[in-house]
Amino acid sequence: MNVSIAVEAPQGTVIDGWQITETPDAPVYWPNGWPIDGDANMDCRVNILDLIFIRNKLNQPVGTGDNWQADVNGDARINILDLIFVRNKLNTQCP
Ligand SMILES: [Ca+2]
Ligand SMILES: [Ca+2]
Repeated sequence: MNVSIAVEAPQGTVIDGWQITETPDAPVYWPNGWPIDGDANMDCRVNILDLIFIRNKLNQPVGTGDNWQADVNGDARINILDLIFVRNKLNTQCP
């Protein structure tokens, strides 16, 4: 799997075991491609669990913990647009 990550977070922040040590104002790079679009909890299915996952993280900072997963449309915000994004992908799954 090809993954690139960039995170915008204060220096010293630890995200999934990766500590931010340089360029705290660097652009944010999420994993390069989701398993499937809208799969916020990364279980290879887009369903109600993804909507709940995002709902529980609404308006939280994307750079904290696993919140980035809830930003399924990649605009660095967790909001209604992410819920709509998932809704439009409901009932899809990995090939
Ligand atoms: Ca899912
Ligand atoms: Ca978003």
